[in-house]
Parts: sequence; C-alpha cells; structure tokens
Amino acid sequence: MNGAELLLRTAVNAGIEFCFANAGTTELPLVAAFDSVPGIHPVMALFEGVCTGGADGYGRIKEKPAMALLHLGPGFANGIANLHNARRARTPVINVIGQHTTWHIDADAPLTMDVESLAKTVSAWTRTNRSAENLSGDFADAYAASMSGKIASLIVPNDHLWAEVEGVINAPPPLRYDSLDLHTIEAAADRLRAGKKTALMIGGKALRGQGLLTAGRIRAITGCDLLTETFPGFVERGSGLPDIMRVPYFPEPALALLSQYETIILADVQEPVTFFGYPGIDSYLLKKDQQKLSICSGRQSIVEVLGYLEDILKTIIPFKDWRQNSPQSAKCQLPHGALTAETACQVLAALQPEGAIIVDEGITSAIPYYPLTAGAPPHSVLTIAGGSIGYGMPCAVGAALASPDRLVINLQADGSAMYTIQALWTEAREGLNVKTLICSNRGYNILRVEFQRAGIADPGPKALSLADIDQPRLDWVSISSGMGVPAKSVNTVESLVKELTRTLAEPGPSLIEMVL
Ligand SMILES: Cc1ncc(C[n+]2csc(CCOP(=O)(O)OP(=O)(O)O)c2C)c(N)n1
Repeated sequence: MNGAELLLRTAVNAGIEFCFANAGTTELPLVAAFDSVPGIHPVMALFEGVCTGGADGYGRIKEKPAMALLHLGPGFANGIANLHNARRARTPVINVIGQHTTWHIDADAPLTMDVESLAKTVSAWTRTNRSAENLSGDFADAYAASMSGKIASLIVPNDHLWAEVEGVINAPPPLRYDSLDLHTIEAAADRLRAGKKTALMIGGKALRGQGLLTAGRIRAITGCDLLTETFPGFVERGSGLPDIMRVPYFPEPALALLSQYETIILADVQEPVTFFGYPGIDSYLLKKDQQKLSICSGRQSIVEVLGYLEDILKTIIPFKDWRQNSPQSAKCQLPHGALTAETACQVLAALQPEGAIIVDEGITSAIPYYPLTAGAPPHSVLTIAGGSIGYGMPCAVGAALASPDRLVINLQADGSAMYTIQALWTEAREGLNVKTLICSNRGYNILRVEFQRAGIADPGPKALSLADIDQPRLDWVSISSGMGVPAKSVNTVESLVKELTRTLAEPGPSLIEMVL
C-alpha cells in the first residue's frame, strides 16, 4: 500500500464517511486511492468554499468530522471563509491539504506558498506530515483534535502519499473532557435560586439532545431565561423543546434584552459582544454591575455541567413538569397579502415538515423567521456562526449528505448565495434533498440598513451601486437549471405556497426564487 492508501484506511477506520474534494496534482495519490480503499464517498465540489462549507454542514449534524481535500495553499485559501464559520460553529472538520513533493519546495514553483501559516489562521491543530510511515498517526491525531469541535489541518507532501509503506493503522484516542469546576457550578446554582432575574446562556452541545432538555428543566425549576448566541451553529427547536432566545444582532435590542438580568450564567458560550464597533456603544454587552459566571470552559462537557447544576437545583427547589414552560404545538398560519420577507418566512414556518433541517443564510430577509417557529414541529436550525457569507449553500449540501432521510431547507439570501453558488451542481450530482428558497431582494440590503445606522440617509449613486445587485438581474431559474437543479420564480404568497408544497413532496433538489 502507498501513503495515500494508509491515510484513507486510517480515515475509514476512524469513521470518516465523506470527503468534500477539489483536488489537483499534489493530491493525485489520494484521488486514486478512493478506488482502492473502499468506505469513503468522495464528493466533488467546484469551488473549495463548497468543500469546506460542506464539511461544516456535515459536522454540525453528525458531531464528527468529514474530510475536506484541498489543493496546496491557494486551494486552502479559497476554503478559509467557510472554515472560519466552521470554527465559530465549533464543527469538527479535517482538512487534508496536498503539498509539493518535499524536494521540490525549495524551487519555489508557482503554486508554492506557506500553507502552514495559512492553515493556522483557522485551525486549532496543524501539522505537516514528515514521513509516509507517519501518515496514519498524523491522521489519527487530526481526528482526535477535531472531535472537540475544532478544525484540524494535515498537510501531506505528494512524495509521502506515493511512497510504499508497511503501514500500521492508528485509531484516534477517545475524546476526554476536563473535570468540572464544581465550585463555580454551585455558585451558579446559588444565583439561580436567589430569585433574581437570571439568564442561562447556553451554547455548543447544550443546544441539542440531552443538554437542551436539561437546560429546559433548569428553566422550569428556577424560572430563568434561556439564551444563546446571535448565530448558533446548531439548535434543536420546535414544540416540546425549550425555546431558546438568540441575542439580537444589533446592539440596541441586544442591550435591551441583556440589561434585564442581574446575573448571566455563561454555559459553553463566550461573553456576548457587539458584532461591530459602533461609536458610543461598548463592545461588551454585559455591564460591570451585572454578575457573570462562566460554568463551562470549552474543554469540559457542557452536558455534564448542566446535569450537575440540575442535580443541585432539584434538591433545593421542588421539581415541576418542565414541559409546562415549553411551547406547545402551534404551527404558524399561512399569511395573506404581498410576498415580503415577513410573509415568506411565515410560509416557510407554516409548511416546514417535522425533522426539517433549516439552514438560515437569509440575512436581513430571515430576521422574522426564528421567532415564528417555537411551536413548529421539531426541527434543527443552522446559522452563519462566523458571519462570513457564502456558508448557506454548501452547508445545506453537507447537512443533506449527513442525514439523507431528512429534508434540508435553505433559507438563502441572494447576494450570499452567489458566493458559493456552485453548491447547486453538487446537489444535482448527488441527488440531494435540498430545497433552496432564494430571498431575492436584488441587493445587499444589510448595507442599506447599516447606511441608515451610520446616519447616511441618502447614500450617493456610487455607494448605492455597491449595495445593488440588480444590474444585470440574476436569472435564478437559468442559473439553477444550468447547474442541474430545477427552479421556479414566484412573486406572490399564493404561488410560493403552491410551489413549496409541491417541491417539499418531491425528492431531490430544487430552488425557488422568492421575489421580495
Ligand atoms: C465573506 C464576507 N464578505 C462580505 C461580507 C459583508 N457582508 C455582509 S452581508 C453582505 C451582503 C448581504 O447581501 P444578501 O446576502 O443579499 O442579504 P441581504 O443583506 O440582502 O439580506 C455582505 C457583503 C461578509 N459578512 N462576509
């Protein structure tokens, strides 16, 4: 076997199922090895941002890594923006980056660049492989590093991939958490039972499964509010599940929400800060006179932390049925009137089926969506964790591959869609169950909003030309069908209801342009 086969065997053994790939000459041995080593499905993407965004979407659903196969520094560079989102979403991802043959690097050939430095900007773990024999150990280490919600980048020289090796398959060690900080959790329990207005702000694995249910019970016991970040990587939501408020994007409503609390308990989330530095507004949204307690470092298990907190509280405060505080099934009603961002979100909230995965990159058009779905059938929501646009289209690809029996609905702003539009081609090629709803406001609406916030009531024509994407108008039906995904354009609520109802019942990808 050669080094590439050793690497892939290690990956299969660790549980890797998919490799989102855009390969070149340096990765050729790995490309060839997909046929000699069964077990990994290579997924071709026509731009590296789709590879990395796809791996992000997969990892958010599965809580384990997919591989992204990228070509030297330039290929990796094309994938960085979505690795940034993955890093912020704390998604496990393994990048395998082909490097020039070792003896060729000094020649400074055209594609040569400092891949390690580049990789380190987004990767918690970066290593350049030193010998073919080490490829298995290196991959196992990368896998282990990724499993704590990190990006791991393994740079593999081409000659090591071709080299013949004996090869022992290394297995990644299991994930180990640090022990809990019992003292701080007990202090948090004291604050929660003090009867003062308290928010428990949760992140990471507290937004799904057992962690989420425990948080819901803590709320029922103590009456605290449950919050999370503005853009959580993954949150389970819907009837029977605790409704988690997201800290609003703009600082004024964020401050209005957060200033109500005497105490904020941070459970596997960063202290909330404003998205940008706005003149006259502090970057930190919590004030000095507010108590803040961080009860979980990124290296502890948030599920165990919340479990311990619940155990303390249960012994002090009589247990109530926590479900009484959870939203009952209350589907959004279908709207009437013109097709706007508001009514489009209402249509989606009314029609989305149980188990749907909603990828939200609707930017300003999706603002009305989240509050409409607390009582919707249980579903999952993925958001733009790092604020780097172009995440939605590929994230939907990865989510669909991760869960072929669930429907993925991508609520997608038009400007952001164009960053990684090649994802449609991968959807068609793989026959993915992704329904893309394009919020076609034909501009970068966020810039108009920010102009207003900056006090520029009347931006000049050159400024407006940088916020307008209407000239020429994007022909979504042609773009989509040109990449193999059938598409329709709608401009009324009634036609959206009809089209969405029809396409949700059919397998395979489709796109609806919602002219807003
Ligand atoms: C990689 C990256 N480039 C640029 C930006 C700045 N930016 C934020 S939103 C946006 C455009 C949004 O337009 P669209 O996706 O159509 O959504 P809308 O504002 O119209 O709702 C831009 C350019 C960014 N956040 N990330």
